[in-house]
Amino acid sequence: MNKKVGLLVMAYGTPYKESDIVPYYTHIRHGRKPSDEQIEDLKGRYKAIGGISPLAGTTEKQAESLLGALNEAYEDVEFKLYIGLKHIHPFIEDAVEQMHNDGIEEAVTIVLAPHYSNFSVGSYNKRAQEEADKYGISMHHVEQFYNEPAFISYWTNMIDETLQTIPEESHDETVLIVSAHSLPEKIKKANDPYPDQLEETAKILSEESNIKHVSVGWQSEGQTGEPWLGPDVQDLTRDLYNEHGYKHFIYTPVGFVCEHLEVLYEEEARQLLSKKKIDGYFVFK
Ligand code: FEC
Repeated sequence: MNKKVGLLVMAYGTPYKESDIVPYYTHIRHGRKPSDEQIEDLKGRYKAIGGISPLAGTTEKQAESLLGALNEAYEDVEFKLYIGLKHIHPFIEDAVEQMHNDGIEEAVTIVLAPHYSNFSVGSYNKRAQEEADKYGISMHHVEQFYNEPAFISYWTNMIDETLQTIPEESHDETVLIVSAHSLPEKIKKANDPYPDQLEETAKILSEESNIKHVSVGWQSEGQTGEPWLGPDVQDLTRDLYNEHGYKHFIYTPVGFVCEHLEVLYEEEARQLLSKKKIDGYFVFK
């Protein structure tokens, strides 16, 4: 009989329906309920992208694809899929408990985020590991995949395809913005690898694709009163336009593996670009 191994796919999570928004937002805020104004603002952003985020459905599809690929690659192992989310059900802990109930003793885990930070991927792994330790489940964590050849070639193709839509004489005025979710700046003091991994991604993409100019930016910084990693993508766009004369911008949010609220709701960036009549290409699929 084939050996049974758990596949725990972890992701951020998103509200499934409008009534999930308040508990979800409260969970993100470590149990502090957001104000009515904050709730209305967030509801408005979900409305602007069509009511709910595509994230839940995409996470499920990505997890199913991983399961299929693993079961095909390993003849003597049968992988069983569990999805564990950070901020909404099924929570990471529930998924691990379910593994135990199903008699799983060994599992591999992956967080659907390419770059490693103790603050992000590390915190998902810690929650999974703590729960696994209760049941004696042995876990192997994938910590990062930002430099995997398939990941790089996906982005390289997207960049080159987009570049082809820009007239060749304008390529010198075209810049690629490589971005990831910002994190509190204090992670730098703790020697967290996250900022360097994004820089390395940008370097590899500049070598592998046909783009000549590349810049690194951060997006969606939290309003927590402490400094977060910068420059913010919008400030960066302004600087590159005003001070360096770039006219075409290709945005690649490589810190994410699919579309969701934080990349679809780009109202401010789009307004900034249209006010200045700058060409912006938001690359994602
Ligand atoms: O924008 C707002 O402040 C409203 C609440 C809120 C929403 C939201 C949605 C998403 N986030 C996503 C990714 C990340 C990653 C990290 C991260 C961290 C935070 C923190 C706050 C926060 N996010 Fe969020 N996010 C919102 C707010 N987010 C506050 C800081 C938390 C802390 O200090 O502990 C980095 C940490 C990590 O990896 O977890 C990455 C994504 C979404 C889109 C979900 C959707 O499509 O519905 C992805 C709303």
